[in-house]
Amino acid sequence: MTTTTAEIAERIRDAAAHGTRLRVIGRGHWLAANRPVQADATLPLDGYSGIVDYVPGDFTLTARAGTTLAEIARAARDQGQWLALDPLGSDEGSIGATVATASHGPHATGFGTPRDHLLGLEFVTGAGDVVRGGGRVVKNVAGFDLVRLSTGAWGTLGVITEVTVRLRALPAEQQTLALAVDEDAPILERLTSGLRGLVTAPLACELLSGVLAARIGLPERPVLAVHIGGNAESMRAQRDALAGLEAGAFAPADDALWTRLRAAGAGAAATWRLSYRPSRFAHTWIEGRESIAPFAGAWMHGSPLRGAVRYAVPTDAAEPGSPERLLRALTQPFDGVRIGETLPARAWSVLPSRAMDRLSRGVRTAFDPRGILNPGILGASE
Ligand SMILES: Cc1cc2nc3c(=O)[nH]c(=O)nc-3n(C[C@H](O)[C@H](O)[C@@H](O)COP(=O)(O)OP(=O)(O)OC[C@H]3O[C@@H](n4cnc5c(N)ncnc54)[C@H](O)[C@@H]3O)c2cc1C
Repeated sequence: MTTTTAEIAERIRDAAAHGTRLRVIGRGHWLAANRPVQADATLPLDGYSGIVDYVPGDFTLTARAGTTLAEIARAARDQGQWLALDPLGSDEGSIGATVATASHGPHATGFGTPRDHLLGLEFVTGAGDVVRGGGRVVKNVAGFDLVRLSTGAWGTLGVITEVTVRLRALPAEQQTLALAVDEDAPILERLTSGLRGLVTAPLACELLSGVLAARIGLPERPVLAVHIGGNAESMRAQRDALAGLEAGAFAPADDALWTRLRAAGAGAAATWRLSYRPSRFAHTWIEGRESIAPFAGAWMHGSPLRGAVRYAVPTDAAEPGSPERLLRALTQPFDGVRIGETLPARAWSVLPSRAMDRLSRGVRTAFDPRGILNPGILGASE
């Protein structure tokens, strides 16, 4: 079991010297994304865990990469704080992988993606050098770009060994509300522009298709789920503002809905997401509904305030012919950003990858000259 950063660095230097390609593993939950990694050996980090430093007064916490989000949540909760990062999947994933994959979930609406929570990190490059970016305190922004560079690099620039994150105060009160929604373009348009006009944005706000609503225990019809938080006065103002949207009556819903939503993608044959201007949300929702209609049991959810929609095709919809339809759905013309999350192995090659552009290759070569870290993970031709 690896117990120090120096040991990880030594292991990587040794691999670089021998040209041994390494697959980096956090807690191993998400390797099932089927990304085409060509590795000779694994570098597991689950044993490299634990909170190194926690300064509640500064709202900062430093943890080793293999620490689970659940462990961080427990420590923060004891101090009335939380890490407002809820990546898809579960809290049994590691903080290192969450940063490496830039994974986020419904609360990105209120708090942003991992790079917005990250104050600093330590990582070991593919040459075995230990590098630190950012800091352990909020004011220190030196090296910020290094921090951003590593976020979402899927372990191709370095192995993240330690992460410093910004925590938030737990809201004094919080509530989840749900509204049954009509999937009619003008109605959706009015609702989403009303949401964008709210003075206080919700902590989370997701539109769920009827199929997904039923999967997570709600009546089978499209629903807008909203999570609000704050003091009593702010909560009252937020409820009034939502009621003023004239979209119908919001009803109290179960807070565990967010956990079930995060877990809903497990075992899907394919999940992908499209991002574009939030003002186009209603339009893209309606279009997306048509593109997944041929897949039995397919579902979608999206954030009207972030402008991202995520689609999933369940394994049991993968009847003969589906892969071709899936590839067509993935490759149809689209002017936003398309991200594959889990795809059948052969489908990865149809999605555009930035891994081969000159800038990306230059950065990769600077950090991992022999290309030994997670080779292939960002695209087959990498
Ligand atoms: C769209 C989407 C959907 C997801 N759905 C699920 C889901 O259904 N179930 C689930 O469990 N998780 C899911 N995840 C992943 C999850 O959100 C987080 O990324 C994290 O919780 C996984 O933790 P892990 O330790 O198990 O990761 P792992 O599976 O161990 O690793 C994930 C990736 O991160 C790299 N990595 C891990 N640790 C490091 C490190 N320290 N430094 C550099 N690279 C590293 C690995 O090489 C691997 O490519 C999803 C992520 C995304 C983006």
